[in-house]
Amino acid sequence: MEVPTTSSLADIYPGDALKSQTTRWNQLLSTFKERYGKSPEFVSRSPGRVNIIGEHIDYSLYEVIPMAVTADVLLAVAVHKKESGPSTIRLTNVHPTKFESREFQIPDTGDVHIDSSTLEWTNYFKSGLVGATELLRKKAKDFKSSIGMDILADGTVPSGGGLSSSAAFVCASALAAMKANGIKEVDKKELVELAIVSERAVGVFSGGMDQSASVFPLQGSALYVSFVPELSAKNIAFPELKSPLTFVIAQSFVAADKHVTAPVCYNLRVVEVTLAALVMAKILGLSGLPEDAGPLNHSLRGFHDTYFQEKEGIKDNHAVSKAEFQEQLQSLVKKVDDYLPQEEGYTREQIAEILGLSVAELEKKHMSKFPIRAERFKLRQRAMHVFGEAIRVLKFMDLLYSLPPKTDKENTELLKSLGELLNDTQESCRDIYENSCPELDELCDLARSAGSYGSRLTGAGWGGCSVHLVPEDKVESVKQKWIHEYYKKKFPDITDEKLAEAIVVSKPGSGSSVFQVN
Ligand code: NG1
Ligand code: MG
Repeated sequence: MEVPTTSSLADIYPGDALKSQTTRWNQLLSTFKERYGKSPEFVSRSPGRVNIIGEHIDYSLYEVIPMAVTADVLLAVAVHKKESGPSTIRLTNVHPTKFESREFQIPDTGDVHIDSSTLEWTNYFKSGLVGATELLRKKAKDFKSSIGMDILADGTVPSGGGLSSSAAFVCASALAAMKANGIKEVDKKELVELAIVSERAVGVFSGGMDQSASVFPLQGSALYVSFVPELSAKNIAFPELKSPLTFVIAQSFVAADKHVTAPVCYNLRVVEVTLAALVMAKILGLSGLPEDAGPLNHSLRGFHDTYFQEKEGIKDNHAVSKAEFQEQLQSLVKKVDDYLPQEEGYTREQIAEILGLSVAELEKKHMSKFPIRAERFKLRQRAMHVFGEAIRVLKFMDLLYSLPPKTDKENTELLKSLGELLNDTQESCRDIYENSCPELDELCDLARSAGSYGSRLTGAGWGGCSVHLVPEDKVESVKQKWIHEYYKKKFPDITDEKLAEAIVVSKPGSGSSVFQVN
């Protein structure tokens, strides 16, 4: 499917957001004119996302259910004339004091350098550009380097806020670069795949959920994303319920900056689940693990499929029924319990010994792509979370596709069951994946006490955002509870504007698009 091109904002935003968005877009276009003395040719747009369920399992290649939100990244672009010599990229932001203007040249070779050791907003643009350049080279052998561009960026996805501003920025950038270089129809899947790889260039072992959720969604649908046998996404419309599904998103305002925390948080988890897969495969006597599309080329999903192939003769595990797959996952939880008993974690020496490697070899092979810091690796807990969460995603899908409830009571029961799954995710994140934080736990507890059916962190965690399934008639009381017992207590000077940013009731929004200016 192609990324849609439109010149109507009504195709992009739901009716209730249209008015404020129109004002914002008009401002974007006029600021562009002021800064560059001409109009942009197009605007590339990609939204942030909230993950409904399936946390920290995308890089283990298990299915996840995110949805796009209205907040997004806009890049207004004017393309330079093709000239000989290096081309220039000029980048400015509608908030120039927060994000300083930059200019850089693309060398004739086309290879743009990214210094991922610094936190620099334009790195995300560069990584999208590099990804797009690689794809363009694959498509046309004589393509070397991107054309120059003048760009004005406007992002409303809070950075470090758990709604995936980074993926939105990378996807919008790659899309802009493809459009600027003459690709008329950008394939959504190609865009997602290149954005996943691009974001790794900025120093994070990214899964693939955020980029999928930024590009694929259709207005009004959540997304069921699968990573095997290949990346695919299915738009799932929420069931029409008398008392509908309402998701409320609340910021903790604890900034979780992956560039600072990755070595002891995100990237460490990626390493831990990879090691869990390798160790389980070894202990259970598998012949080895296939190279797969996981960030470290080995994943728990790869272990899972190989196990059932070698031990139970199931040739194509992707073809088994969802019910059978769920049973397999249950049996793997049991296996983790039996074969990875060490609650206190495993040392490098222990892991190396199981894998038949020296510690130096272990570090070189599995811990050197990005820096990590840890004495012990909690393989048991991390694997338990991943298999448990993969089960919850399947259960969530089953419930969404169950018969529409006939009575109010059944409707409430359905919402409660969905909510319980979210609550179980939070417990698992807090206790065994250890990616929550006291503030997120508090937001969840407060919401539940005011009527939320299910509350949990969303995205990477360690700060950032939370998501809550709240019956419509309780949304207001949940909000008030947070305002008085969280926001005003923690930030006594908080403005109304900031509060409005903190709590968002979101409908599923639409994915990436290109807006043609005239
Ligand atoms: P955040 O940090 O919220 O963008 C990250 C990963 C996802 C996924 C979630 C946890 C990136 C770009 N995103 O999301 O792929 O693993 O954490 O479910 O690294
Ligand atoms: Mg991110």
